[in-house]
Amino acid sequence: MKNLIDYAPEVAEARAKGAPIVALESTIITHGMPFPQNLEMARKVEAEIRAHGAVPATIAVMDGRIRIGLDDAAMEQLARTPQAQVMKLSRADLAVCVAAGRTGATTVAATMICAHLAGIGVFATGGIGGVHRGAELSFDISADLQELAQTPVTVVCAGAKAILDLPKTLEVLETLGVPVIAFGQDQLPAFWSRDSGLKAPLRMDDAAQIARAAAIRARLGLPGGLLVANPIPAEAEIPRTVIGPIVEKALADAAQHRIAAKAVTPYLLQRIFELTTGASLEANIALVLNNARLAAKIAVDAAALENSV
Ligand code: PSU
Ligand code: MN
Repeated sequence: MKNLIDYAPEVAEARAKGAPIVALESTIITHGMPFPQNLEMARKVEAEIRAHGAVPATIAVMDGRIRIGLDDAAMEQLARTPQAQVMKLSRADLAVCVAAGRTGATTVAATMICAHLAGIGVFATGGIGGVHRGAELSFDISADLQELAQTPVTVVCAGAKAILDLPKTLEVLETLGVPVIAFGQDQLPAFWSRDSGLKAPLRMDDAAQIARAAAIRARLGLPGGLLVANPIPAEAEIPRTVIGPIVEKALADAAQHRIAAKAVTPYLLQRIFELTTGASLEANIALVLNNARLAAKIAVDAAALENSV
């Protein structure tokens, strides 16, 4: 069988040199934000990573090829494609999409798989999937959690969204042996808000130390990644008291319309965007940029560590 992966020239060069690379997901582009803000966000995030000394690699499957790093034309094509026409790829879907020659956007789980195949150890996103509210009845638990347990990639997010059941999400991550590290504070951040009201299991204040922790996990033979929860910048946050009732309303609407399975997260994000008249989207973009910055620093420190041994 032929090789399945295409590298952008910039990413291929960085790989050859051992230069720092940050992976980025594409579901946030196709299913997480509306056009054209999704495209603007994707471009800005890449620029932010370059400005902090690393090479961005946005990951997607296009016409059956796994692409590690997208050029601007591919990025725009993906950003303009309606949700219904692009597969939302998790671990279960990746091989089918490639075999069928189709186009798909990678979630956190699928992006981790592809990043690891490409030798990329750091990945920036907005929020991860988790245990949905009512999971005791729906069994809706994102495959992102299992992936963090088995694939050695450091994922920088802004915590998990309040659309999820955060205490249950933390419990599952603990069971799976995934380190959940709040960056620079004790509290677990909650995506649009800096504080979820829950204490994070772990805290770190320094990018270099996070890079060391990832390297030490590998040395210890522990599979799986690290989850870094980076609070949204204070000036961009929507306080919990404000976003809380909006989330409740969006969840009620989802239940009323019997939204299920893969459609749940995109539906809720879109509904919250409508209910906040766009404020949630602005916050979402600010936190992704903030995560890109931290991920770039971790990748720079990780590359320095690797090149020193
Ligand atoms: N968080 C966001 N925007 C997104 C997602 C998460 O702010 O678009 C996407 C990610 O790709 C994540 C996926 O991996 O939703 C989780 O989907 P599910 O809950 O169906 O596993
Ligand atoms: Mn789900």
